[in-house]
Amino acid sequence: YFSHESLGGIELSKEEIKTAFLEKLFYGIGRIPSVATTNDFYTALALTVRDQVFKRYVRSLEEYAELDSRGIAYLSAEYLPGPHLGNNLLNLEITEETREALAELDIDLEALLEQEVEPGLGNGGLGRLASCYLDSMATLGIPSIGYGIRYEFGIFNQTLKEGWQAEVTDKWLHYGNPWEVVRPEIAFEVRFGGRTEHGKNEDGTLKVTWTPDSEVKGTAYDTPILGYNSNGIVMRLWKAEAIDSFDFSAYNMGDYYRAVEKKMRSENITKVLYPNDENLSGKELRLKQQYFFVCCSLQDIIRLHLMQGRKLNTLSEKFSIQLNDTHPSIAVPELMRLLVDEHDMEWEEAWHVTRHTFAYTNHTLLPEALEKWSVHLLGRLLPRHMEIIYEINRRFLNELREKHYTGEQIARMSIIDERGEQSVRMAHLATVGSFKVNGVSRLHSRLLKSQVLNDFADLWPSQFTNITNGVAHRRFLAVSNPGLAELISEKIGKQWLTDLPQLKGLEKYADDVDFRERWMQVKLQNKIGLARHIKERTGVELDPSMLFDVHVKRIHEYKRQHLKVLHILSLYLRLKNGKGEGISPTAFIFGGKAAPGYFMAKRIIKLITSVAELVNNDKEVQDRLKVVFLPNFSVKQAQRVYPAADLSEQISMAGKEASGTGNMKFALNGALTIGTLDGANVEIREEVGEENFFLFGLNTEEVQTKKASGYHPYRIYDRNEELQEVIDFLISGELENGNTEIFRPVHDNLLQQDPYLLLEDYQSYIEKMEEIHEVWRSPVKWAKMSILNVARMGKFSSDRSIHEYAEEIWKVEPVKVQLSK
Ligand code: 26Q
Repeated sequence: YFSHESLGGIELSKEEIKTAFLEKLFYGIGRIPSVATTNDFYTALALTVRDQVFKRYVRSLEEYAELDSRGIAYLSAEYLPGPHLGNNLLNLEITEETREALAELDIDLEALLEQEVEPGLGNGGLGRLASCYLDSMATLGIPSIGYGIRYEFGIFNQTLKEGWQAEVTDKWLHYGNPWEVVRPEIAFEVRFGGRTEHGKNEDGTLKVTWTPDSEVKGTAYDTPILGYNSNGIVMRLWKAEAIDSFDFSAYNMGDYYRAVEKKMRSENITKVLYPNDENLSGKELRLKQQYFFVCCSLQDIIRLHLMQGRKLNTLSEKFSIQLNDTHPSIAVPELMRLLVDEHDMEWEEAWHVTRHTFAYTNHTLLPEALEKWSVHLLGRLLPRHMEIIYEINRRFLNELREKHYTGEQIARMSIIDERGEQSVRMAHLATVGSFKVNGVSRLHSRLLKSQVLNDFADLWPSQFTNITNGVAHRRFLAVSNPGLAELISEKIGKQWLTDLPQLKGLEKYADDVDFRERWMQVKLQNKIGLARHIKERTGVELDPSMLFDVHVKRIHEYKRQHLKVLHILSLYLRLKNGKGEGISPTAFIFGGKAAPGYFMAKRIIKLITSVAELVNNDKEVQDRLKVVFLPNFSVKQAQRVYPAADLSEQISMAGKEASGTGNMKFALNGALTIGTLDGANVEIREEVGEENFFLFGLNTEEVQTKKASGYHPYRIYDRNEELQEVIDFLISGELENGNTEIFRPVHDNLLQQDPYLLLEDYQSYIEKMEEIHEVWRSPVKWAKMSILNVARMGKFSSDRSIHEYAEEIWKVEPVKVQLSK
């Protein structure tokens, strides 16, 4: 995918790093080594690395400006970059030099890496995907900017209190952030509320003026994203502030306090990330956040465009703007407003520009997750946008009428949902306002076309496409699993760092005894490391020789963490009943956050911790089963967990998980997968071979048939003795010393509705797990499968995804980058 040659490292020697580091410690932080804290050392190193990052970044800006090529704006309300230090060291190719330089000062690089607090500016998959994509855009040399929101408080930190999730504020900026730079001169005003006036220009044409009732300012904070062996791109995040006039308009005390209040209200907009995924909140502040960052980003894009001496009607020739889900979809009416109201463009021309500029990525089929905003709320907060949406819709529905669509079809496709309280369907708005719509895995894109957006796909078939997600394999293999990375490079060289399909070269070593042993030795070392970490965090001791069976991701009923729990209980009961012969010693590791308002998800966490408590303290099953819930799953935790996993749990109900990306990170690190035919599992299985993938459960079509024909979970319960025992156990009181009520909601939900078909898939899951335990008892077979999985994961690099976006959607050529020395 690379148009530029790998140009080698920046040739920073160990001595130079040491000198620079000591200077930063002294002049940047005012400390000498003898009194410095770990955080002082971390900051000094971060500042040292940051200099190198900025040196390259400056060059990159010049390069892109000179070339005047097409550019990409990636609009995402969320990013999860993970810790920067380790990744930047890899990208600069100075990890070893740095490690040695610090060692000479008696400082352990690992301890400093451990010190970094990551920016948790996202909920999960969608935010992490955005960060993987920035990494690949930087690495491929695609002129691009990632726009987003600089939340002061990111996703909450999760702690456990008596086994329940408790949320703690994430103060990620507390120790300062060496990776960003504020750009006070890049700031824009954003207006809210008020009313519109429809008047006339001197020449008689229509002129709409919007008189808002409040205004805030958005200021740019830039974080360079380096990319491997590249000069990098920028992630530009907006922070809300009061506009200056408010600060100084006070000359008596009353006004002074009013000014302060106003300032605080303005800053509220970027205060905190909404911790919901796959569920809309309908909250005014969330809509404000979305409009705020979209408005700043579009003004910035237009500024960059005009700065190059270009006309606005050529915007789409020079820019593609990718919408990461509907969260930034208010950009469609906002661009129309900027073009028509502020730059006096004719509606038709403005619409042409708009519809050739945006592309929209859908990440969900869940009806409850499709964004809708009430017309009332949107009209109050953004009155001009509401008018523009109505006008877009009026013209769109007219087109349908001309094509003789029925009233029913028109009501279905309308941007305005007229059933119940009027609301704006953001997915329809984004689809109508974009030139391309893509799903995130082959299955998901097919379902998008045949279900959620089927009317639109029939109307504009060529507008729909698929780009299967990918992951930043440099972060999730090279940085986080150095042992495996080194073993791989020893056999096939380092080319895989920029060309993941090269992993194919490992296939032939699957039959090499010595290689297999070293392969499993690396895994064992990673498991020892994770076990140590888990012991520190939870007090639970895991034997690293156990099968590490891992389920980490946001807690959601559709992801079926509780199916895993049913399995664990079945094993526990078998052991208690003396029927545990086929059970290989297993450590079940869970991790993931629940949305604070999601009752069932929080109860599932409590269920896991209760089962853990029971199992871990039962002498009879000691050494056979262990269960841990690792609190506060994050990118940082993820980087420890994936390399140590033997088995990856990807067990969502078929048709629900748009793609999944954890599934890719596990397999890339040599874990085998047990999974349903959902999301990207389908493609992973296709790549690694069905004999190297543990498949179970209904597929999407079977799920739909089952549901349509009337699903009765009780009948399944009634006919399966072991399942009965497991389900009954939930309300037996044995889990929460005598309390029979605590898990009754879970129990009742499963027996009465079971919307995610746990009982239906239960037996198939249990049987597949038995097969897995059998394979586990044959280390040779397991090791071969593990090696073949990694060797065949080449497709799932985000470099490949971004290459496809560039070719199929953006029509942009990677730029030949000259590395700055
Ligand atoms: C929307 C409105 C109001 C408040 C919050 C939200 C909101 C925020 C985050 C809605 C959804 C999200 C996140 C969704 C998400 O992470 N989706 C995942 O995206 C991944 C990347 O494509 C896929 O791999 C996963 O399958 C999908 O669940």
